[in-house]
Amino acid sequence: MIDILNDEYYMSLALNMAAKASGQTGINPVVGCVVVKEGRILGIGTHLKRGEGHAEVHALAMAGDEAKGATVYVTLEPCSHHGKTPPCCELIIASGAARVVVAAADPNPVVSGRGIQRLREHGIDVSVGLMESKSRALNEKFNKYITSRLPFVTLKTASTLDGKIATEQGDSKWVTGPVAREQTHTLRHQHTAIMVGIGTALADDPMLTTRAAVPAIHPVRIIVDSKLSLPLDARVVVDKSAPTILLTTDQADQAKKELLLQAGVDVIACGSGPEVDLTYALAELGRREISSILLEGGGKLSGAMLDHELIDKVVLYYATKFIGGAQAPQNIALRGRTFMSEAISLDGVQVEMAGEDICVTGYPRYT
Ligand code: AOF
Ligand code: ZN
Repeated sequence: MIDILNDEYYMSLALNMAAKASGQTGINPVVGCVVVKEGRILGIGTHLKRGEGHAEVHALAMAGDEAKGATVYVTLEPCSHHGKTPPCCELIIASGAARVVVAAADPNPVVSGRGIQRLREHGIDVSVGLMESKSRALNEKFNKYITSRLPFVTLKTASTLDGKIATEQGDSKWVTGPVAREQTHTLRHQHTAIMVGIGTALADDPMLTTRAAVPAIHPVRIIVDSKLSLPLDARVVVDKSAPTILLTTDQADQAKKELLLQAGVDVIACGSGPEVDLTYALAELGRREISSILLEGGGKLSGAMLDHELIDKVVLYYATKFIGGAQAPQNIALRGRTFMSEAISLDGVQVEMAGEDICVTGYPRYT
C-alpha cells in the first residue's frame, strides 16, 4: 500500500531516524529532521552525538539553497541558545524555509518555547504537536534529566511468573529466553549507566557490558556496595571496557577504598549511615552527567529504589514458569505494605511478548 504523502509521512521519517540514535547522544535528546519542498525530500538529518551537529544542521546542509520556501519537519523544537553548537532557529531563518512542523516543544529551560517564538517572529508558519507523544516518549530520559538534573531510572527484572530470579539453591541460568536477553542488551545500550547491588555483583561476577548481536555502546557500571566488599579481581574492576563507579558510605574501609581507586574504580561516599543514601547517590550521579540508569537488580536494591520512589519506569520480563521456594530471591523485595491502598500502581502499562516471555512496562505512580 502506498502512503498518502502528508505531514505525518515526513514526521514519521524524522521520528524513525531519531529513534535509531537512541542511546548515543549522552545527555542530549534524540532528534530527527526532514526538509521537504513540492513533494520532494531535499534533506534529512539526525543528531548523532553530543557536541556535534543538531538534526537541523545536517538536514539543511543537505538541502542547501533549495531550502528556500521549504517545510522543515523536526521532532523537537529547534534550539534558540548557544550551547555546544549555534542556535538552530537562526539557521532555519537564514535558510528561508517557509514552514516548520515541530512534534514536541523542548523542555530544556534555556529553550522551552523560545525557538518556536523566534521562528514565528520571522514570519515562519510554525505548527507544534504533530505526533507529540511519540517524540516525548523517545526523549523520556532527556525530558526528566534536563528539568531535574536527576537520572531517569529504568528498573529491569527477569523472573518467573511467581517473581523469583533464582532457585533457593541459587540457580538462575536461564530464567528468561534469548529474545528477552537480547532486548536487555539493547536497554543497556540505551542508558548512560547500569546499576546493580553488591549481592548480584558477588553472586554472578557480571561483566555488565553490552553484548548485542551487533557492536553496541557499554554503559558506565555502578555497583551499590555499602561495605566495599567487591573483590579487586571482580570482572567489573579488571575489565576496562567501561568505567566502574562504586557507591558506598563514609563508614567504608579507607584502605580498601584506596586499593579500588588504584585499580581505576571511582568510589563515591553517599552519606554517613550504614547503607548507601540512594537519594543522595542519584543526585551525585546526575551531577556527573549520568542522565539515565538501567537498574538490573538484585531484588533488595530494586525494592529499596522503588520504596524510595526513585524508579521512573519498569521493564519486567516474566518467564511463564514457576519455581517456588520461600527463600528463593524475589525480583523486587519491597517493604511490605499494610493496606492495598498503599500499593504502588503503574501508569501507561503495556504488555508484549518477548519471544516465549512476557514483558510488562509501565511508570510507577507515587502519589
Ligand atoms: C535541536 N536539534 O538536534 C538537538 C537539540 O550543547 P548543544 O549545543 O548540543 O545543545 C544541547 C541542547 O539542545 C539540548 O539540551 C536540547 O535542548 C537541544 N537539542 N535541539 O534543535 C537537535 N539535539
Ligand atoms: Zn539545535
